[in-house]
Amino acid sequence: MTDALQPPSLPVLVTGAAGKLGRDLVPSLVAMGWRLRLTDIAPFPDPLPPGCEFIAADLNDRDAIVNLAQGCASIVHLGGLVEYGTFETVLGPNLRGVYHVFEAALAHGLRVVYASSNHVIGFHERETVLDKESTYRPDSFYGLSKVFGEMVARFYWDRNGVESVSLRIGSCFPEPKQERMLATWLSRGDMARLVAHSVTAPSTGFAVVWGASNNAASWWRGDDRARIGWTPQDSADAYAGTFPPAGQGVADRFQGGGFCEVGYTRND
Ligand code: NAI
Ligand code: 15L
Repeated sequence: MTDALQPPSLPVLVTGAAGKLGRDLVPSLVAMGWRLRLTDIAPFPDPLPPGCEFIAADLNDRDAIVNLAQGCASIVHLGGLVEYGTFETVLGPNLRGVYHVFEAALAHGLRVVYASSNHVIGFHERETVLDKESTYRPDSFYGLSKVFGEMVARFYWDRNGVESVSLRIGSCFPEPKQERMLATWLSRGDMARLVAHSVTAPSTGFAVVWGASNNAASWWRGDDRARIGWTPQDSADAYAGTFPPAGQGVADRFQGGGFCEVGYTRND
């Protein structure tokens, strides 16, 4: 079910549109009557839905990203490297990329809806219930790059009044795929509604929202969802008992799951 929200009067720029979330989000937003300007370094693999245009660009290219945002209502920033990464591999697409997106937002007076990640807090243990003010504990170079992105959002709000909503997405897949996702799963429908509310909310300031469905097993509580008027409608609870239970390993101990195992050399 989609929420009845007034479509923005101008197209919305979507970076990373050719990726997994982009390809799912685009038809959902089009079905709400939105016009979209899609961009990615890779070609958009599907037929372009009505009201959409696609312009290829590299997030490393500041001028291209600033120019793309001209005439748009806001920017939904999904693009970037999505794996554990190294400093060098996240540097361009994620660090420079998010900087260029906020430069574009500043240049054109736009809000940014930023696809952050649960990996900004991945090294918190599963027993710890978090709110949006909990300490960053990134679990990967990817998570570190998302901390940087959230801090860029904070900086452009404090310095320039650029509004943003950082979505700390858990695991956004068609269905939960493992026991951890009973806590972290975000349905694709809840994701589309989360983006739609983030774009259309009257004002957001600097906002942070946990991107998870209404999951009883969740570790995440307080955030700014009331400010954007979003409530998740779906839940992973129906999948409880369908996966092997958590074990004793690093991936089962920490909220970031498998990302926490990579390069982990501690003995405790
Ligand atoms: P994806 O890897 O399928 O999509 C990312 C897109 O960014 C790709 O189409 C890729 O071509 C594009 N991209 C990479 N480098 C680029 C560059 N230099 N210039 C322009 N475009 C570039 O990832 P997915 O799953 O669609 O995720 C979308 C966003 O949501 C990402 O920012 C990711 O970090 C975030 N996220 C996703 C989660 C999930 O469960 N899928 C969970 C948490 C966060
Ligand atoms: C993410 O940030 C990744 O983009 C996605 O591929 C999953 O690994 C997800 O987090 C997760 O934590 O399940």
